[in-house]
Amino acid sequence: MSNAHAPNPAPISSPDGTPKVGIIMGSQSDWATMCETAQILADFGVPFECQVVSAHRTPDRLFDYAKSAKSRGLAIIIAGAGGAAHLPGMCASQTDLPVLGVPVKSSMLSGWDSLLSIVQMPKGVAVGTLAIGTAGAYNAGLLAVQMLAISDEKLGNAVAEFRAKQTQSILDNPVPGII
Ligand code: RP5
Repeated sequence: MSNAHAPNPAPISSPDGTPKVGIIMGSQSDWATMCETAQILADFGVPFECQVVSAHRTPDRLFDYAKSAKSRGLAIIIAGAGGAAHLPGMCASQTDLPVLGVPVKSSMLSGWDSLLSIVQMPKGVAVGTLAIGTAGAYNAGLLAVQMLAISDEKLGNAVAEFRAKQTQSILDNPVPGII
């Protein structure tokens, strides 16, 4: 029997409170990329949840997830997918929360397919598209932190500290090849 209409299992949540950021991905195989998003959110202490939600393999789960996201307390959704990566756009079509899309690096076309299918949203439904692969996944989390920091002074201070440390680490190591 198909499980396409099975109730959504509870997403995996970070331990630090009601999730503010929802991380979804099209396949278990995307976790190697999307764990970067989870890591940076955890580093900043932002509560998040993670779940595999596929636009084409589990469309009902996607619609349930996106439609219930706001009422469950989420503020931002980060969606990672590869290949014909319609997950972020379809998710954005079902919620008015901001959706950030991460193009996962595919094996056949190195993520160009993922990038183009996420970035080229037609006018009227917005998806903020990040870089291909782990840098994009990390930056999606960082961008979510910065968005939340607009109305959270403590988080804003943490972002400022993060940026200052990053700058200092470059100033402290001016010689190429020495880490
Ligand atoms: C997409 O297909 C997923 O986002 C993943 O990047 C890609 C390949 O999925 P698997 O075949 O590894 O499950 O839906």
